[in-house]
Amino acid sequence: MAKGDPGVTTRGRRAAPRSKRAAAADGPELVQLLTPEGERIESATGPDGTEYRVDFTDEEYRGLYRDLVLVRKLDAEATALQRQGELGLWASLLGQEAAQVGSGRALRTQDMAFPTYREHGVLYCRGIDPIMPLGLFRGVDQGGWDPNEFKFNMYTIVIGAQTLHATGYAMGVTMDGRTGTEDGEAVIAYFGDGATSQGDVNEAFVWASVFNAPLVFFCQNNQYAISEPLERQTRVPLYQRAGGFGFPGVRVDGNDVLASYAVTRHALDNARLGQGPSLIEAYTYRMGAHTTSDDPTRYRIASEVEAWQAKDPIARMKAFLEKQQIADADFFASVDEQARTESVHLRERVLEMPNPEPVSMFDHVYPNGSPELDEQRAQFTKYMESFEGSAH
Ligand SMILES: Cc1ncc(C[n+]2csc(CCOP(=O)(O)OP(=O)(O)O)c2C)c(N)n1
Ligand SMILES: [Mg+2]
Repeated sequence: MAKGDPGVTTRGRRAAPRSKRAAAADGPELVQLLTPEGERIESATGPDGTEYRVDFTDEEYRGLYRDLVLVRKLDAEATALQRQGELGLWASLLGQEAAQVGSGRALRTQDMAFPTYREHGVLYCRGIDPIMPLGLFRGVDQGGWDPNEFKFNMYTIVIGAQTLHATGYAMGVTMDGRTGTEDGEAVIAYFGDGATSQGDVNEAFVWASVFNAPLVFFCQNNQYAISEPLERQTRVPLYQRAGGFGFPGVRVDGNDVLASYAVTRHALDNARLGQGPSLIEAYTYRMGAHTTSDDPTRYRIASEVEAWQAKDPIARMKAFLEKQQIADADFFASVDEQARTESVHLRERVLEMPNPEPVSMFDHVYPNGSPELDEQRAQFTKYMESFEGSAH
C-alpha cells in the first residue's frame, strides 16, 4: 500500500480547518468527508442542498481501510502477473480504490451493479472471488461468476454499453414492482469520463430519466480515456450534464471512501424509493496506466501524478485512523499481512488455472447454439485434428 506522511500539506491546499463546502480547489461542489490529510469533515452539502454524513463504528472504519488495502494489493498482484506473462492484459484500478469500495459497500444486498472492466474493487465488495476476473484476463474463461447470484453483471469492455443494459434492467425492476419501498431494488451503472462522450451513455440518460428508472449512474472521472484528457470530453463538470437530462447530479471526492459511500447510499436509496435516476461523478485519478498495454509517460507529466499521489485514498484513511486512535500499529501490520497472504494465494491459483480445450470457445456464444456456430465448431475441430501426431 502507499505510504504517505499523514501530516503532509499538499500544494495549493489548506491543512485545516475545512468548511462544509470544502475543497473548492478540487472543483465546484465537491462532496468531501475526509481530507487528503486525514481530517474528518462532519458533513458536506451537495449542489441540491442534500447534506451528506456517515456514522460508522470504529470496526466499520477499520473494515473500509482493510477493503482498500486488500483491493490495492490484489490489483498490484494482477499487474505483476501480467508483466510475467501470466495474464494477457490487466486494467488496474490503482488510485480508484475509494470510489469503488465506497460505492461498492453502499450497495445493499438486493441491488444490482453493472461494471466496466476496471471495477475489481466493487467486485470484491460484492463477495466475488477475486480470481474471477483474472480468468477473463488470462483468456481461459469468460469471467466465471454468476451475475444473478452476486448481483454483479459481467465485465463490459464495450465502452458505455453497460449503461444501456443497466437502464433496461432498472426499467424492468420498476415494471416488476420492486421499487417504492425501503427494501426495494436499486441499480448502479459504472462508467468512465471518456464513456460520457458515447451515444450509449447519453441514450441511457434519456431513457432512465423519462422512465424514472431506479438507477444510479456512477462515473469514475479518472481524468483520462486512455490518452485523452478530460478536457477533450467536456467543457462543463460532468456531474452538471445530469441537469440537461432532468435528474440530479453530484460530484464527490472519489479518493474519499467515506464521501463515496455517503453519496452513493443516498442516491441508491432515493432510486429504490422510486425517485428516479441520478448521476454521481467520482472525481479521482488513474494513478497507473490505462492498461498494461499503455505507457502513460507518453501523454502526461510526472508532476501531475505526484500531485494526485498526495491525495491518495488509502494514505488519508490511514492518517484518519491513526489520528483518531481507531487503529494501532498491530492492526495495520495485520492488514498488510492479510493482503500479502491473499495475494500469494491469488498468484498460486492463477498459475494452476487449467487451459480450456480450444474448441470450448464455441460453447457459450449462444444459449441454444446456431447452425452457423455448429459449422464453425466442426471446421475448427477438423483443423485442430490436423495437428494430431505432429510435433506442433
Ligand atoms: C465502443 C468502444 N470504443 C472504443 C473502445 C476502446 N477503449 C477501451 S478503453 C477506452 C477509454 C475509456 O475511457 P473511460 O471511459 O474514461 O474509462 P477508463 O478506462 O478511464 O476507466 C477506449 C476508447 C472500446 N472498448 N469500446
Ligand atoms: Mg477515464
